[in-house]
Amino acid sequence: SPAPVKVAVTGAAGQICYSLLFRIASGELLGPDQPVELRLLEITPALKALEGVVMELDDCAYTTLAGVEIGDDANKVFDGVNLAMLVGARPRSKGMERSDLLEANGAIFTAQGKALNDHAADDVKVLVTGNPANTNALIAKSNAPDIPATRFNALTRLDHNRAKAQLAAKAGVAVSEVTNVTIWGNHSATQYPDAFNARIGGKPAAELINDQAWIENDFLPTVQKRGAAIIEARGASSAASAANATLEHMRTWVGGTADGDWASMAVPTDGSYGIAEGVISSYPCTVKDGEYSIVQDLELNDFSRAKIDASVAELREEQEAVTSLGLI
Ligand code: NAX
Repeated sequence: SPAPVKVAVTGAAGQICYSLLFRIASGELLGPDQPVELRLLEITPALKALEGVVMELDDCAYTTLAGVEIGDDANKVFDGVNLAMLVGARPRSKGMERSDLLEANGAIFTAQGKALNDHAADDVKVLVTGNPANTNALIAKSNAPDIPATRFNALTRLDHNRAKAQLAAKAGVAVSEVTNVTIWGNHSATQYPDAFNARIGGKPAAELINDQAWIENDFLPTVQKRGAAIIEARGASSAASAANATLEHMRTWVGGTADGDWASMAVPTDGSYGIAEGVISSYPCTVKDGEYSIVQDLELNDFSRAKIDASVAELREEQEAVTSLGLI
């Protein structure tokens, strides 16, 4: 069998990883014929819990799992890694200001960006799930000057999947009928899920649904605030669905998008759709041979344009905040 692909995952003792690690190890990321070696990073106090997770991975006896290494030193854990999923982050605690949150995460993502820069394999792909995901990815990218900028993505696939499920439910069709969904902008409440370029059974979703009020007053806020609704219902934030989205984003990035469809990926801006360089924003992307391309020339109506601009403005504010903190 081929040499194992080294997959780094951070926040490995946390709730998302309690689902994610088992799916990667079972072959769901790279297929049943590709062995994977897991490299798991945690903070020191969580290493004991992580040892328990590793015991459970052992107890699955996955034939695709070639080895597991754990540690609290990013320089060792990231050595030679081909794929890196940065899930661990500092959550906002009571009384914490936004700038405190950016600063706490800045410390994590500057260090991890440098460690990836110095130790990861040449082909490394880095996906940030930990919040604020877009700006954490920007910090990691800025601290890894030797890695091409296009190797840094942030996760909006969970928002993408949420939008897909809402459109399918509204139209009364199977989710497989819903394609070409796009999340634009930031992974936050300002994100813009685009029902106008989405398709249902190959037809424009907004035309088929024909209910602008539902799009504005129901679809948008439901997708934007879904994370909060899950916390309200479950008493804990999305975990299995976030793990699923993290896995799907990386699988798409490695394996490609289906013909005629695209995926939402937060990627470094390059001027597409008038969004200047400097932030990491979600776009419709196709992937071929392990490289993504931003889908060009989609039509944006005035409603969409205003929503996208508002979300990008929020990304610029975060960019300015981390710039003034000296993190990028
Ligand atoms: P948990 O608090 O259960 O787990 C996070 C883990 O990260 C903890 O075990 C912690 O010890 C570890 N950690 C903290 N600092 C670290 C560091 N410097 N190096 C390595 N590990 C470190 O959170 P969980 O529910 O798993 O969520 C993880 C992150 O995903 C959070 O930032 C969360 O906000 C974010 N999310 C992002 C989503 C997205 O769509 N982009 C959706 C789900 C989720 O809310």
